[in-house]
Parts: sequence; structure tokens; C-alpha cells
Amino acid sequence: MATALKNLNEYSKNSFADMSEKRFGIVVAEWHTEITNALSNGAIETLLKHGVQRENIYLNTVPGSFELTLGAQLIAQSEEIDAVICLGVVIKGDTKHDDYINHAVAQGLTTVSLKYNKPVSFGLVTTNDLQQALDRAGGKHGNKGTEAAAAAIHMLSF
Ligand code: RBF
Repeated sequence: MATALKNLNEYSKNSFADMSEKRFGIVVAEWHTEITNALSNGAIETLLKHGVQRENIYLNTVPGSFELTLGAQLIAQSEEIDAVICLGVVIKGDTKHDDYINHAVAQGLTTVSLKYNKPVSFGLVTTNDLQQALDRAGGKHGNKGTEAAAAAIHMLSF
């Protein structure tokens, strides 16, 4: 569904469980850092807003979005961590690299989530250009980092 039609920033927080003892790993890709930093800030703000303690948020970086899967797995395997939030931006170029990366990450994060029975949020912004990415990192289409954090909280309340 298009972001313009559905924006998880509008979620209701009433039905979420107590997050004060939950531990979150955030994995952020280092490509397009002006955008991934905004996603990461959105995710952290959302966790704090829902009562997560600052010391229970573990921020890690990976070189690019392709590495989000291994980053997620290394964190998810820790018994201390309740949920993983993965953030990255892949912008379409002249070649099909975006397709390969995006599909690999979608499949990889699904696998990690099911393997460890933990929420692993897919906060990968996949766009045609930089402006579309900015629009989704605190711009007119909200912040996908916020949404990824909200999705993790939602699933921990499942
Ligand atoms: N990583 C990203 O996070 N976003 C990108 O837009 C992106 N574009 C790439 C384009 C090409 C042609 C290649 C080869 C890699 C790109 N990567 C990108 C990096 C990728 O996720 C990964 O870090 C590297 O391929 C090393 O495994």
C-alpha cells in the first residue's frame, strides 16, 4: 500500500503492552546517512515515547542495507534482546542493484524473525530518488523509522 494512503505514524498506542523492561536492537545502514540518521532518530524517539529506557536501546551500524540481515541476526540471537529494528535506504540507480538488495533484505529479515521468534522490523526505505526518501524520513510522508519502531512495539504486544 502506498505511504500516501497509510501512515503508521497515526497508530494508536492505547493497546500496547508495557515496554519499560523491553530491550531493542537498532541496526542502521550507513548508506545515505542523512536519511538513515533521521530514521534512527525517529525510531529512538518512538521507543522512548512508549516507555522504553534509553539504556535498553542498542544502536549498531552496518556498511549498507544488504548487511542488515546479518546485523539483525547477530542481535536477534542474543537472549537479552526482545526486538530488532532495521533501518536503511536503497535508492534506485541505473542498474538493478536495488531489486537484489531489497528482496534479499526482505527475505533475510523475515527469516531472522521467524528463526528467533522475535519482531524484526523492516524499516528499509526503497525509493526511485532522493526526494522520495527524504519525504519518508521526517518529511511529508512521515518517518519510516518511527513506523518501524511502532511495528516492533505492536508485535511485542501481540
Ligand atoms: N546500500 C544501501 O544501503 N543503499 C543503497 O542505495 C545502495 N546502493 C548500492 C548500489 C550498488 C551498485 C552496490 C554494489 C551496493 C549498494 N549498496 C547500497 C551497498 C550494499 O547494501 C552493500 O553494503 C554492499 O554491496 C556490500 O555488501
